[in-house]
Amino acid sequence: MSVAIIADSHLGGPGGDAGPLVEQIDTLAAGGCRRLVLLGDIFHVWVALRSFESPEVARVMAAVARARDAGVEVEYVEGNRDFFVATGPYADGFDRVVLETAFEVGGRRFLAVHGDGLDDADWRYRFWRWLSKSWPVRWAVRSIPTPLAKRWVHATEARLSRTNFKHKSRIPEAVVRRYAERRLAEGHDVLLLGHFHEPHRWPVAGGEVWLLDAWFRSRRVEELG
Ligand SMILES: [Mn+2]
Repeated sequence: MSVAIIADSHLGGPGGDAGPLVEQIDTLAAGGCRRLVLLGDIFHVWVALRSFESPEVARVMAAVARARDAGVEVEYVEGNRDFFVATGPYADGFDRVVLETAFEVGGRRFLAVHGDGLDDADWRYRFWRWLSKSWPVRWAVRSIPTPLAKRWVHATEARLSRTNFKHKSRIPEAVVRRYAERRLAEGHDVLLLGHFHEPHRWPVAGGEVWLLDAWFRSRRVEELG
């Protein structure tokens, strides 16, 4: 079984419009792919409510539907720029919306996680992640007038970019390593992470950690098997 993974395409932001990604998704089934993992931050910011639907969201969801019709299982792993995907109206468009997924290819056991919030000690970030995805915030986003909500999302995006895009150049290797070793010990051989936007592979105790290149940088679809 071949598995394709796409991480951090940031469509509508540095990833541009949906065309090239849609073309890639459309060729997966014919190429023998049976499972597609969208590893988070596929859109620059995805508030997964119909009133926030961008042209990129509409086109990618249509491509996902075509892939599923052609026999590809499609999973969405939530990233730090994805809000309410699991609980909102797009969830049914995927086979699963999850925080992580595990699969086996060629006898290797993979665990795929977006990659933010790996540091247990970073309580401020973890609190922000929890709060930003919680039901009171979802309720507020739905209840206030859409233009106001969009402005608020825009401000949040600017904040995310400050905390999250600019410091990307230094990958917190010790944090990634500690997290990887703990998770691999649960019975996986390779930990796959997006989020850091740069490709790297490190051996760690119990296996390997692979950081995937951001699609918006390389347009790379990682294919396993
Ligand atoms: Mn991310």
